[in-house]
Amino acid sequence: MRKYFNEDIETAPRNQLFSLQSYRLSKTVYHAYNNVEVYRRRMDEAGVKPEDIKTVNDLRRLPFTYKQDLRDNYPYGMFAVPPSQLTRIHASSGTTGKQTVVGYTAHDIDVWATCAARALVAAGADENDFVHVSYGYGLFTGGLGLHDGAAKMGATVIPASTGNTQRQITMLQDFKSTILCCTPSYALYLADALKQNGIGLDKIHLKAGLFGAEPWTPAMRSEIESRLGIKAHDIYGLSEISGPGVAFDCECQNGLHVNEDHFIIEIIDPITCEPMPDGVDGEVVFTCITKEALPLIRYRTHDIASITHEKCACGRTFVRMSKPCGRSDDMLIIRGVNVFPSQIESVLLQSGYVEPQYLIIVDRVNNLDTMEIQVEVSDKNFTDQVRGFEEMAAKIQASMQSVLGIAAKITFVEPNTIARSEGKAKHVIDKRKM
Ligand code: DLL
Repeated sequence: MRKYFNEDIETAPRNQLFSLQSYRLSKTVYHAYNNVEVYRRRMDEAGVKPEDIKTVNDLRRLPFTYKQDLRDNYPYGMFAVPPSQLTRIHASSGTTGKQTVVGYTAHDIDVWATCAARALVAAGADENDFVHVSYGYGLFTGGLGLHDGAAKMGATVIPASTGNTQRQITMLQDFKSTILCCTPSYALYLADALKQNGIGLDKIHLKAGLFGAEPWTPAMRSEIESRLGIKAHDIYGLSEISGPGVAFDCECQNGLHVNEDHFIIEIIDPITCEPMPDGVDGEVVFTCITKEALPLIRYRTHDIASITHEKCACGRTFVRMSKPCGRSDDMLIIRGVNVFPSQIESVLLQSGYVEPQYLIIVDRVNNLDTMEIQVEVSDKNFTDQVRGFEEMAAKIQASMQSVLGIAAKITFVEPNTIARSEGKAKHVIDKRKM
């Protein structure tokens, strides 16, 4: 069995990594400065020139980049290459209406596939494996990211995509899937479905899984492992940086190795922006150092985690980040889909039926996330005709589905019943235990 996908780099001495990162960082800064107006302006304002950035130690002199920048420059304003060099576009939720669009050159896709291949090999996959990809295919990076990674390391891909659990179960058995890639909550949902269908572990062939796209706990890991009879590995990523495979865990399952030859990680205090020492939680910030199309520099992810430089028993020298345990903004991840309360608010207000008072209640029922949105009907629409309510709910539900990409139950409540807050309005109750 293969232990590493790129042994030389995955186990490189730290000083060698530092030199490689420094060289690539300097090149990226020139590339961004010369080709992206936003970077040129920000760096000029901060009084930093590309030639000032010689090593990783100079990184802190550079300004941060935010999701809002991608939104302000929607869709392609942050791209550093002309359209002719682009190979693919992906997108994820923005804070309101518009999506965050990301782009890749052929080289970027190859780097991303390499990162995902490293994750698969670290989870024990090799060319004999059947990799069952139940992440969504499409603008979401999960499906195609693991797909390309599996192809890159020579395994056979089963591009199952999401949904139709009965069909997934049939495929798992008949196609003899050995590696499962999906969200951790869907893995548990599949385990339930297998049980309900009376299918024992002797009928499936899975040995490992790569789970991510949403936060999950060590307790969920144990449950997935025992109920599916597999080793459950963590895989982390975000579309802006490249997709699944920015970091991955190895056979030690003790933190996620960051693919540091492509991404520099920093952990900062989200308020003071000062660097946090190893082992202390802070906001994760990434700098892409090989990206051609979208070379994000010091990108504020809003994910909360810590890092450690301690040696890992697997032999990899890449730093490890802890399981992301929360966010420094209000983004929710529901069924693997990123949802901002502000998106929900704008759909509600656009409907014209309701007051800007609402409460989002997120729960997990039978291992599937549920979302209920309680809304106050505006006085002018307050009527005791149930049919009127049903019609309004159906219309709002349809708009939610099209904007968020997931279903929400709409419940109307009478005017003035949702608790008002004197300070920051509390719009979300998350009952999931994570
Ligand atoms: O979720 C990419 C991905 C796909 C990762 C499949 C892993 C597997 P986005 O839709 O842009 O990309 O969402 C990124 O999801 O900032 C985290 O908040 C969260 N996230 C991703 N992986 C993990 C994980 C994909 N392993 C956002 N643990 C990130 C906790 C995760 N949170």
